[in-house]
Amino acid sequence: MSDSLNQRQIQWFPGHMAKTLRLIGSELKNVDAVLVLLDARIPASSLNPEIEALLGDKPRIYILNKSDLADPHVTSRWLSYFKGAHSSCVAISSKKKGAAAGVKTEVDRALAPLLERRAQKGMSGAQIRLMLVGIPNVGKSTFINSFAGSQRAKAEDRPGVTRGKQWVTVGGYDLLDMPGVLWKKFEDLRTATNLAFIGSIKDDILDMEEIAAELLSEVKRLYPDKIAQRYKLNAQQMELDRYELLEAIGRKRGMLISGGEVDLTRAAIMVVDEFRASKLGNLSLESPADAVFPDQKEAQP
Ligand SMILES: Nc1nc2c(ncn2[C@@H]2O[C@H](COP(=O)(O)OP(=O)(O)OP(=O)(O)O)[C@@H](O)[C@H]2O)c(=O)[nH]1
Ligand SMILES: [Mg+2]
Repeated sequence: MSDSLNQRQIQWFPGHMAKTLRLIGSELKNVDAVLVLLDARIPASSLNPEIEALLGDKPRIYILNKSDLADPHVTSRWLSYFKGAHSSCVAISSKKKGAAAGVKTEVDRALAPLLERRAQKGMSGAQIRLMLVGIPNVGKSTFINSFAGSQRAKAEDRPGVTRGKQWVTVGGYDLLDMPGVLWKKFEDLRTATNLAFIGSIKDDILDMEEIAAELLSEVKRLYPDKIAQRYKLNAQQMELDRYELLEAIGRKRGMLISGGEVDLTRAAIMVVDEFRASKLGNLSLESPADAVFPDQKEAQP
C-alpha cells in the first residue's frame, strides 16, 4: 500500500489540483471568510496542510461535514477540540435540512467585527463572500446546494467533480465553490488510507484489496461489534488477519470464482462501498487523541 500510493503520487495530485491551490491563493482577497470543509469521520486526515498554510489570518470556519455518517460521540469531542483551539467549528450534514442555518450563525460570529464596521459605514447590506475549500468529495458543492435550497452546483459521489471556480449567490451571501484539492506528500500512511477509505482519492489508482483489508482491520480495532454484526462473524473469525477476514467475508457473501476461490476484488469493492454507504453504522476513524495537525505535520521528518 505504502509503495503503491507513493509511486503514484503524481496521479493523485494532478495538474488541476496545483492550479486549484493557486486559485485559492488568488481568490482569497475577494472573500470575507473561508469555509474549510472536513469529513467528520476523519477531521485530521481531511485537513489539507497546504490550504491551511495559504489561508494566513483570513477568518475561517471548520465544517465537519457528513456528520450523519460519523460517530456522534466522537464528533462532539472534535467540536470541543476545535473550540478549545479557539477555532470556529460546526458539525453538519449537507444532505439534511438546516445545514446552512448552523453555518450562518458561525459565519456571523466569526465576522462580527467586519459586520460591525460595515454597519458603522452604512454598508450593512453588502454581500458576505465565502469561499469553500476542502479535499475532493468532501461535499463542498452539496453544501452550496443545501445552502441555496436548489441544485446550483454539480455534485456527484466521486472525487474531482468540480473542475473550476463557480460563484453562487444566495440571498446576502456569495459562495465560491472550488475544486477539491489534496496535497503532494501525505505525512503518514494512515492519512493516505483514511482519504482512500472515504473516496477522496480516485479508486482506479488504488489497490482496492489492500484498502478493503486495511479498512476491515481499522473498523475491527475501533468498532469490533459493528463489524461482527454486519458480517455475522464469530469469535474465531474475529481473530483472522485482515486478508483472511476479507476472504471470509467474500465467502459468506458467495463471491466465488471457478475452483471455489473467493473473488477478492469483488469482496473488496463490496466492503468499501458498504462502509461509504454507512451500512456498518455511524463510525469515526479518528478522534482528537490521535490528531496530527498541520503545524505538527510539518515538524515531522
Ligand atoms: N451522507 C452524506 N453525504 C454527503 C454529504 N455531503 C455530501 N455528500 C455526498 O458526497 C458526495 C460528494 O459530494 P460533492 O458535493 O460532489 O463533493 P465536492 O466536495 O464538491 O467534490 P469535488 O467537486 O469532487 O471536490 C455526493 O455523493 C454527495 O451526495 C453529507 O453531509 N452526508
Ligand atoms: Mg464539487
